[in-house]
Amino acid sequence: MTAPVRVSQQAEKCDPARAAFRKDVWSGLSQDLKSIPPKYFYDQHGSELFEAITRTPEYYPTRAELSILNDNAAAIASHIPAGAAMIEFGSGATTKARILLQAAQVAAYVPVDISGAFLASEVKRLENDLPGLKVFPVAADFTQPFELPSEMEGMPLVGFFPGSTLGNFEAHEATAFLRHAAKLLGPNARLIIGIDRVKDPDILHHAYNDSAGMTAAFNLNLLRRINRELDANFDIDKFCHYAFYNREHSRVEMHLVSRARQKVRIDGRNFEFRRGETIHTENSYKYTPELFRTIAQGAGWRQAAVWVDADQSFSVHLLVSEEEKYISD
Ligand code: SAH
Ligand code: AVI
Repeated sequence: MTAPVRVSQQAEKCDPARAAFRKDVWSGLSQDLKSIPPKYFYDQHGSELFEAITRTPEYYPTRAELSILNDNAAAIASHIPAGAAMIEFGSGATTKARILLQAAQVAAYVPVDISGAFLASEVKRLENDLPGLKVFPVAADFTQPFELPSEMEGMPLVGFFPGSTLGNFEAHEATAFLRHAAKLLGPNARLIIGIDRVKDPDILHHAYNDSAGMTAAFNLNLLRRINRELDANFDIDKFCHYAFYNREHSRVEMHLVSRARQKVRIDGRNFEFRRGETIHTENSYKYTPELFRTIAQGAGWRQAAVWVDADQSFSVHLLVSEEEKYISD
């Protein structure tokens, strides 16, 4: 007789995304220092909460980057060849892409995002607002290999990676992503990328501890998602949001702190938490211009231009792919 198979295990055969989510949560919570990768923040509600964060007075990066894109739209667009396809990594609400799509003569826009339902609704809104634009959405994890739609064949490709989402990677992951992007976009590709800069720790602290509690809700939503999608029983009130600037590593860290000693069951497996123990949910690295240029160079990209906001708090970089060796890896 074969061993009984749990219903959830059977379901995962048809749902590899759920299997990967469970594997990452189980393995992250089995470490001495518990952690969960930040890409799991983004279910439908997580994406909506991220948008709410961008509207808080404390979260300066979105406003700073929008001001750079608006003030330099024509100059940035001049590096996007007519008839190119613009591939955006982590497109979210597409607010920033719209500025470039209106300033350049692109033939197609490919928003890539892990938050599938949110992506679909934002694409509908975009098609409604820019009726002539050809949009080819790709719901995918951009840290894993994925295919571009076949319609992109033969078109010059320009990557767009705003929001300083690169800052959510460790240095080796940032290098791997940039190499992978060079390979995906092909010879002579360009990448327009937004990067948050090292600054006054007080500004950073408030940006990740907004007074309306949006960042806290975004962080805690991860536990709600695990409860819903992985048959778990986190008591959300027994965890709290904790974010601080780690000066030594030039990064803002986000954690969920257990308010009590407790046990949580996730898809049939128990995990114990001490009072005060944390789940590390995100790092948001802040770069100096020199460090970013060095990392980009190490991944086969040459910095061709850089635009900065009035407060020098954020920068948008134009990178040009220069090393064939990364393309043929
Ligand atoms: N580009 C937007 C959104 C930034 S928030 C802006 O600048 O405002 C980060 C976005 O990246 C979210 O939409 C999230 O769903 C997406 N994302 C995060 N990790 C991802 C991954 N591994 N693969 C694909 N998309 C990811
Ligand atoms: C998407 N990413 C760059 C954001 C950041 O600032 O690290 C996500 C975020 N986390 C908390 N607030 C916003």
